Amino acid sequence: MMKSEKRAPRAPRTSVAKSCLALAAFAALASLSAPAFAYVIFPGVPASSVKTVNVSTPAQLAAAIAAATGPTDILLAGGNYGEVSIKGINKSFDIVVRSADPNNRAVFDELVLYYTSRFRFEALDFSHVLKNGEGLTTPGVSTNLTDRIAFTSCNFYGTRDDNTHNDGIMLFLRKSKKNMVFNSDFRQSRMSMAAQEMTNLFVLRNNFTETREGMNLDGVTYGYIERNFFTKVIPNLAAYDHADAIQVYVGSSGLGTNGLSILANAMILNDAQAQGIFIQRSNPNSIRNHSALTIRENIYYGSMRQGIWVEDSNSLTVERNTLVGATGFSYEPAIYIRNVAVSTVKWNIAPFFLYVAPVVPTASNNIDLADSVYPTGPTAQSQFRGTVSGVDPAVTNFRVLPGSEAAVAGAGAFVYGDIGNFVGTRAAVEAKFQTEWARLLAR
Ligand SMILES: [Ca+2]
Ligand SMILES: [Ca+2]
Repeated sequence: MMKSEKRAPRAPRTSVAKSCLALAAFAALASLSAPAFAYVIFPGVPASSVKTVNVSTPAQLAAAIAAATGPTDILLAGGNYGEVSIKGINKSFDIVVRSADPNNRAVFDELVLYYTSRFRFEALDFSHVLKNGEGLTTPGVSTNLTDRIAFTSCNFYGTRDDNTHNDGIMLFLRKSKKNMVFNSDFRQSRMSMAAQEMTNLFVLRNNFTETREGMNLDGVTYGYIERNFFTKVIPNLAAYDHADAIQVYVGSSGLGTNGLSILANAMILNDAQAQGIFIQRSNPNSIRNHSALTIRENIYYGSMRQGIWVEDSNSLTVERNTLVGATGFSYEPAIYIRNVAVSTVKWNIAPFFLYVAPVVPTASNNIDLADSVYPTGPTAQSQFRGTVSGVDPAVTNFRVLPGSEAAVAGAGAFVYGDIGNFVGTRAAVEAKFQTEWARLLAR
């Protein structure tokens, strides 16, 4: 037994009996120390059954995908792979495509996934430079008719020239199931992310910056938008942009959004006139109303009335959010609710709570801050531990001050310390991803 325990668990499987032995050895090792560090999407796959393939050209990448007959970990040498398409690949196991060295990444100019399932893209760069004839809505990475696709620790960026007026959409997810975007970074775009007609969409712990629009969600059936960090959402006002960090609407999907949770996102938007969470139907058909929306533990620091703005929904919960007007504000932010049948609004902090008749939410324990119209109520600064004014206040500054009115009411976002890109060792990031992926697969 000792001999088995010392064997690396990567030995190729040669017989059923040996495979069982390797599994037993793997279990024994796991009980002795931390589990093996494996870049394989689904938990429970022994490292011994994963084939590792090293590639350095687009042709080798395509060949490795086509040849895969079991769980495969494809390691890409650093360098540019151009425009990559993966179409009609639906195998009974997962394939990981990742940079062999996260510090010397493989770069794709474009990635198209069509009628494809069970891929994970890890530590890749997607450099989306618009070509002649491509408009600002051209996506760099797109999924269409896909299932079980994950992007983890990837960078999505346009031309990095401090100008977001020459960039397209970084990621467009469409008509797909179980897509996850985790611990990734979006920079320089017309729009960071668009999702249309999606089921089970998980967008977790990403950074969004230098963008004219954060994310647009159209027809999402069940999803989590959680612990993302938004800053420098900057509209092109000359082009009549209405910038939002997170927008939900009814677009060409023709569908309302049902069962979406927007949790613990931080929107530090003092740079420009950018709205926080903006939800409308944008469609005259009331059958398309949204339903079962949960907006909890988010922070908005900005200069627009539309801090959390929800219309045209059947059911809505708004709890423990913190909204503060940025220094030099145009408008102080509101929690605004119109045309929502059933709503609950509890434990929030905001300068304005605006309910358009006949909306009467079940409301309690909210802190209505003093504002420029109604100076009654506590000032924002009196409610928080840190400075909540000026340029780019730290997220942790928004923790509620003990003894304040908000503390007494139990109001305000908890403010997790790890909003945005995950901070930790690669093993810690991987462990977190595995937990979240299991949560998605359980749907
Ligand atoms: Ca640019
Ligand atoms: Ca007020």
